[in-house]
Amino acid sequence: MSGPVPIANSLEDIYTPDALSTQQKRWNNLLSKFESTYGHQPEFVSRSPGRVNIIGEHIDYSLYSVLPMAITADTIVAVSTHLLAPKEGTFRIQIANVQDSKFKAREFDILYDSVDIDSTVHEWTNYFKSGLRGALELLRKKHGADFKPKSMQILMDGTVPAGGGLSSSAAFVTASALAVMAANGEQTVDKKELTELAIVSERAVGVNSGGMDQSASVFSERGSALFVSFNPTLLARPVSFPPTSPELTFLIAQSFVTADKFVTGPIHYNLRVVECTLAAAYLNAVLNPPGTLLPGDASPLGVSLHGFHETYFTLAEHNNSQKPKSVSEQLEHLLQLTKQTLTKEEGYTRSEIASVLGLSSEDEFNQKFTSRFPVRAERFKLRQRAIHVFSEALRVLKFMDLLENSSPQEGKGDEFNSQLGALLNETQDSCRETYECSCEEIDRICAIARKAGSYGSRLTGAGWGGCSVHLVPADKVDAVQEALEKEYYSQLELSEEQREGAVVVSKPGIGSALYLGGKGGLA
Ligand code: NG1
Repeated sequence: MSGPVPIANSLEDIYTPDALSTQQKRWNNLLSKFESTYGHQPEFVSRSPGRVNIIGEHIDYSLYSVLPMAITADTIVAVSTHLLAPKEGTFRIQIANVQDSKFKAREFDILYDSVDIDSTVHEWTNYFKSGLRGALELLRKKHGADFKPKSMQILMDGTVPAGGGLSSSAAFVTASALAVMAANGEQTVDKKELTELAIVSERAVGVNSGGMDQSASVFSERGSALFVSFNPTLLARPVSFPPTSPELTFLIAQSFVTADKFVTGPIHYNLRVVECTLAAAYLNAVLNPPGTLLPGDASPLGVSLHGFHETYFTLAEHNNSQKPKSVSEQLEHLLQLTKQTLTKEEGYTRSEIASVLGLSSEDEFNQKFTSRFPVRAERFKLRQRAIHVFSEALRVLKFMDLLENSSPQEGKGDEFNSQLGALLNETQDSCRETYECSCEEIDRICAIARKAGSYGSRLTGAGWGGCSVHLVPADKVDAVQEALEKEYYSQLELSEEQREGAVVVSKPGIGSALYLGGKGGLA
């Protein structure tokens, strides 16, 4: 389902009818604010949405498939190129945000071939710059090394809550990269190229991210979830939920615990990426023949649990040992092997891992695994992380099997939905107990929602706060919302705006688009 990013001629091409009037006001505000800031209208607007992940948590960076969907909340970036470069060999970026008191306007003069990003500072425009850097690399590949980027004036507006687990960063980076491509004359932007460049460039901001968010943000289609696989190459295809009675809805509930991946990376997100990579290297060293190298791949540190999985069974096949036939059987087998091999519940020290991997010193260990982004840990919980990854990959396959190979009969909708929900609940258990990426507030929200009628409830996105997703029968949505209000939100001090956005019922939305404002353009 690759192909070019769609060109929208009206907001109806982007939003569902229920969202149109709010979005119309918001877009009008963006366009008029652009004019008051820069003195003329923008030439176009690029747009990319946030996403909610239905199932497949913390396994994209181990290159296992995931099932997210795009939501209505998004980043919109209005652009004009009516700006002169300050001097030969440079281009100028003027960038502002609709929320200008929170996100200060900036101006940068940039050399043609070097976009500097200081990932040690937490600065909102870094996300734009990382999209810019990735897009310029692609443009240079297409047009040659002496390609001259256009100067740009930009106004951005984002409605995906930052640190809320709905991937505001991927929405911003992909919308920015798309804006840079279009500003430089590329109105036909390939979805796969855009996604791949956004995955790599977002890592420049300081997080070892996987590729789920950018894929969901770019590829999603209205009315469908998106099955994304990363190996051997990035593939995304829409998947629909069979109609059931009662109808199934996706409810997204904020915890209002802000989980900032950038700030907590060394003990949370980036540490998990390192632990999974170490688990792959350790299992390879112990279970594969001496000297076996893991294949290099597109995961953040270049080798992954998926790479170990493939190597292990390929070698087993060559040695004529019995290879489990289906991927599900292979994952079951790997779960058993992990439990037998990685026995230390308390985790492994650097020197224990270094000696199994045959590394000469802890320095070599640090150089190989923790120099890209710093992590803080005495012990690495390889057993728990590998168990989560293999079991979660298996749950995604079971969920897909239910969606694609069963047609719930009349009167059986409730049973079918309960099976889907049970898998979500298992994911939450694994995230809480084994991957340790939940938090007390999310656990509480899930318990309240289940009691009020949700089939399945769990954290969505990186976790440690942020958002939760709930599969709720349409006739129980009000009950779940009321219970959350009474038992959770009423105990927090929330602004009017936060209260309104605390729980949303979301329909799967469309991915990235370029808006040219009808035949005459915006101007
Ligand atoms: P969030 O923090 O929700 O955007 C992050 C990663 C994903 C994935 C999930 C966990 C980034 C940009 N996104 O999502 O790739 O690994 O955590 O499943 O880092």
